[in-house]
Amino acid sequence: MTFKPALVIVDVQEDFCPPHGSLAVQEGRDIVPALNELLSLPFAVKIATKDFHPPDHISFASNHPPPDNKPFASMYTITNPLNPEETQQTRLWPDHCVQGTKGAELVPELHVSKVHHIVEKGQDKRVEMYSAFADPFTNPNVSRSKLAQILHDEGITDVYVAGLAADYCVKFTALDARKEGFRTWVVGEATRPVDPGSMPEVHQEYQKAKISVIDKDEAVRMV
Ligand code: VGL
Ligand code: ZN
Repeated sequence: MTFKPALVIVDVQEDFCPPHGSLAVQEGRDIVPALNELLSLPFAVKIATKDFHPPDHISFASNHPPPDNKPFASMYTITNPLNPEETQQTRLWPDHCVQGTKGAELVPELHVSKVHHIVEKGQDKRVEMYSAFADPFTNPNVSRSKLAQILHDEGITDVYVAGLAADYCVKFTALDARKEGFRTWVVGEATRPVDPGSMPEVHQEYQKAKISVIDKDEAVRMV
């Protein structure tokens, strides 16, 4: 059986990390040593993604009128700009990962010199884009990154996903990797969630999608 693995490190950016990130995930920075160990393995392709929003992005609570614009607490209905019949309920966030700001930078501790491609996502202000592959609309899709193209062009068979946040961008990236036909592995100890309480449900979604959660040493043995 052919085995050509890729590593996808999701959104390990200043705004998702303590102490200064606007959307800091608890212990977000603590996963960097594990990520650097993964980066030292012979993955055929190593990719880092960046959440990369314009200042007027639809997911920022600050871009909506009160009272339903509370970061973390408010939900908002996004309509597919290409099809008014398709809608998505989504969560509003503090401003984060704005293009050109310090918060959008990958954390300096990450060994970025070992990364082959940096994939930016979330640039279209009209849609949320947790997955590093595409926005959640399907009828039609609004915004796609170059991630699927890179992985298919390289003949990748297996995608290993890690990074931030476990319950948002890591989850949706892993689910889309499966949909793209790759065997998909999430390196659990190299992720951290926004809401720890949501993780049992995330693991159920993985099970249903035939995605395996492994620890770093298992990835070391496989790759
Ligand atoms: C993310 C919330 C908003 C993530 C991105 O990278 O998980 N979460 N934008
Ligand atoms: Zn975002």
